[in-house]
Amino acid sequence: MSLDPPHAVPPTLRVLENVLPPQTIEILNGLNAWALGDRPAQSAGLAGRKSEKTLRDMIAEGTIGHPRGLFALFKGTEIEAVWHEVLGPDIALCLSSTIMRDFNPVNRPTPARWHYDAFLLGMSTPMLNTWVPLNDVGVTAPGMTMCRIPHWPHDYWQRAVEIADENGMIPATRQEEVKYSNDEILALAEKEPESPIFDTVLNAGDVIVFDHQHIHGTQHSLVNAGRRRSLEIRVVSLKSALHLRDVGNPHMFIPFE
Ligand SMILES: O=C(O)CCC(=O)C(=O)O
Ligand SMILES: [Fe+2]
Repeated sequence: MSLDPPHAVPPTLRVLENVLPPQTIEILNGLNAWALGDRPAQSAGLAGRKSEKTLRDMIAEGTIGHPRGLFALFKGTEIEAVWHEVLGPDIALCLSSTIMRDFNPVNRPTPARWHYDAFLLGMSTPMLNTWVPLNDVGVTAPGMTMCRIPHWPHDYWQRAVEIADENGMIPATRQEEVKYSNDEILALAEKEPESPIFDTVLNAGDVIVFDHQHIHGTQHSLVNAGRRRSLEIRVVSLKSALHLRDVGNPHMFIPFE
C-alpha cells in the first residue's frame, strides 16, 4: 500500500511524569502478579518463555471481570487527557493488545526487538500506546529505548508501508521483516549528527505515551538488568475500532467510558 499523506494525526511522543499515584501502581502490580503468576526459576528450556498476557486473555481466564475497573484507574488523569487530545472524544481500548509483562531475568525473557507499533493495528491506524512501568526503570531494570523522530529510519518505515496490505496490515508471514536488531539500529543512530534514540528513565507513576510511528525496543544497555513489571495500553479512536472490525481485523476493542 502507499500512504500519502503519511498520516492524518501529528506524531505523538510524551513522557508524563508522576501521573499515576502509588495506590494505582500497587493495584496494577497486584493484577500483573495475579495474571502472570510467579514464574519458575531458570532451567533448561525456559529461555525466552513468554511472560506476558493480554487483557483479552485475562478476561477469558477470569483474572479480571470487566475492564471497567482498569479504566477507572485512568479516568481523569493526564493520560486520558492526552488520549482524547490526540484521538478525539470517542476512544476504544484494544483488549487484544493491551498487555501485562513480567520481564524477569530468571526466566531469560526475550527483549523486544526494534519495531514500530504500527505493525499491530496497521500502518495508517492512529494508535497510542501508553507504556506504564510498574517499578522504576532505566537504571537497574530495563525500560525501553525510544526514537524521538517518527518514521525514523525513514527507509525502514517506507519498507513497512510497502509490505502492508490494502488495510495497512503487515501480513502474518512477513512480521519478521519489520523487527530489527539492536546492533543495526544502534549503528544507524550513530551515523546521525545527534542520536535520535534515548533510554527511558522512569519512576513507577511515570508513563510514556507514543504513537505507532516511533520505532522502539526493550532497553539493551543494562548490565545485570533487574526484574521489571509493566503494562502497555493501546488505544484508538472508536471510529478506527469500528473500521478495523468492518474490514475483518481480528483485534478486539471496547469503548473507553
Ligand atoms: O516492554 C518492552 O520491553 C517492550 C514493549 C513494547 O514494545 C511496547 O509496549 O510497545
Ligand atoms: Fe512496541
